[in-house]
Amino acid sequence: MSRGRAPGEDSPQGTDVRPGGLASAAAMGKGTPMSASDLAGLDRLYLHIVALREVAALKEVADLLVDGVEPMAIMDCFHRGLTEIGRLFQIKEYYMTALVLAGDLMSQSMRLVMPRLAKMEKAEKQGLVLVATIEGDIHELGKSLAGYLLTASGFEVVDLGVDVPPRVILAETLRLVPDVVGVSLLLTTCVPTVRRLSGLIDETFAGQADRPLLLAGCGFNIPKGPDERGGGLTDLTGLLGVDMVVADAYDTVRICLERMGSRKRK
Ligand code: B12
Repeated sequence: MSRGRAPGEDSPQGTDVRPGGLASAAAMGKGTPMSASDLAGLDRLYLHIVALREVAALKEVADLLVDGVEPMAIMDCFHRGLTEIGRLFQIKEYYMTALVLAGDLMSQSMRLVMPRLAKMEKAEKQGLVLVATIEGDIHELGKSLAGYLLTASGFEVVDLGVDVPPRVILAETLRLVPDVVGVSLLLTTCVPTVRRLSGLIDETFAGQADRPLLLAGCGFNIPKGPDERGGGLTDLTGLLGVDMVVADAYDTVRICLERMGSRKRK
């Protein structure tokens, strides 16, 4: 396997291989208390993910499910693990193979975990959400995760897949008239393409009540340029021309529910 040192195996100095400890792990369960052994299991899972130990990670996932740990706590652990793998890729400790292996490991785990999510309490019926990863980008896990959680929360979700051109998203939006359109972009090179989509949506639905809410899920932010004093991060909502940029899958559900609330009140 073409990778460098495996974090968690020898904990290189300055490399954050720890999963944020008890406080963040408890928050991952979104309010559901977890036992110390479940938290230790999530800690172990994080280390297996970052070290790309596939068999051990999948066994840990299965054990956590048997212990009744919330599916989304497990998925959040993957999110943090994959973010760390991305960082190691950026600093060239990991190579492309690591991204491929990490993506595959998370896909396999989603197949184990998602049936449990579907068993979550039957949620009240909500609106229709169209999701897609924008043209030029083939990252699909974040989009799929948001889609699963929306479905479990009562939304009908139509997933157009990855690498979807703006004109296709627009055509499907006109055909299905969704309440929300959610696009995923993990590559900064895709910013202009999302801008093109938002331009198309704005033009097509100008002044219309059935204009969908346009959300973007992106795994990055962009530091402000040197001319903008004080540093800070670029306003991605304005840059992309979308209505909102979501932080994660929970945020997506919250915003979509709010959207439905405001639609019902009209
Ligand atoms: C796994 C991975 C891959 C896998 C993806 C496999 C798959 N089936 O999806 C593969 C190997 C294909 C891949 C390829 C590449 N990758 Co990649 N990849 C990653 C990695 C490690 C994890 C991404 C991930 O799935 N995270 C887990 C999910 C659950 O989290 P998430 O995507 O953030 O999603 C959450 C939110 O953002 C939000 N959300 C996300 N999408 C959506 C969509 C909707 C509708 C909504 C509502 C919400 C929402 O909710 C999600 C859940 O909380 C990231 C590292 C990182 N920091 O994220 C790099 C990363 C995204 N990749 C990167 C790069 C550079 C590439 C390549 C260009 C590498 C190359 N040289 O070829 C190619 C690009 C190919 C292409 N054209 O798209 C860079 C992007 C840099 C940038 N900002 O531009 C990153 C950040 C790594 C890095 N630090 O350099 N990659």
